[in-house]
Amino acid sequence: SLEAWYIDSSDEDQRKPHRLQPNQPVSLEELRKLGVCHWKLNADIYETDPELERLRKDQGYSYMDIITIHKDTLPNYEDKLKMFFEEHLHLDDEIRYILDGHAYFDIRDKEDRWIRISVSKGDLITLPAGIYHRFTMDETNFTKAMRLFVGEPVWKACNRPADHFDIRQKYVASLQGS
Ligand code: KMT
Ligand code: NI
Repeated sequence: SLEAWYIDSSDEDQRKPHRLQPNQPVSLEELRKLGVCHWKLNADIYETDPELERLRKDQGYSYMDIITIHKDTLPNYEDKLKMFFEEHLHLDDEIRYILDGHAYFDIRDKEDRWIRISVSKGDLITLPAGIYHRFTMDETNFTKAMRLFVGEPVWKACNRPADHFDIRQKYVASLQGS
């Protein structure tokens, strides 16, 4: 399953786990309250997986492509990693299915503290539109991920501050009382 924890604020290598001492774990239920969803699938059969097909149908994930994040496969690797690690939001959900390797998604909680979510092969994760987040490789420096989208993909990232966007206001309102 997924593991998540609060991180320290040191600017040491972003690929390190940055756990607090003692570790301060975050449960799936707490992630759910922030609008993060998670499924575990069998990534060995992603090309023919009926479970994935069902999920894509149910959720309307019509678009998909595959990105392999490694210095030899991704053009402008260093620049892209820098961009991914800038705190940002999107106007749509960010939906990623990890087909191989590992990575971290960092998301902000209600009190604006960073939570690090460790994802690896078989994890399908969705970050809600309007949540501030960032992405980094871990120390293994390899991730292969399926990117899913409802309709035509929009990759635009709005770097923080992006509080004036309607979707941000809507997301913040959705946290009320949860
Ligand atoms: C994003 O917008 O944060 C990303 O696309 C991260 C890299 S995709 C595994
Ligand atoms: Ni993003």
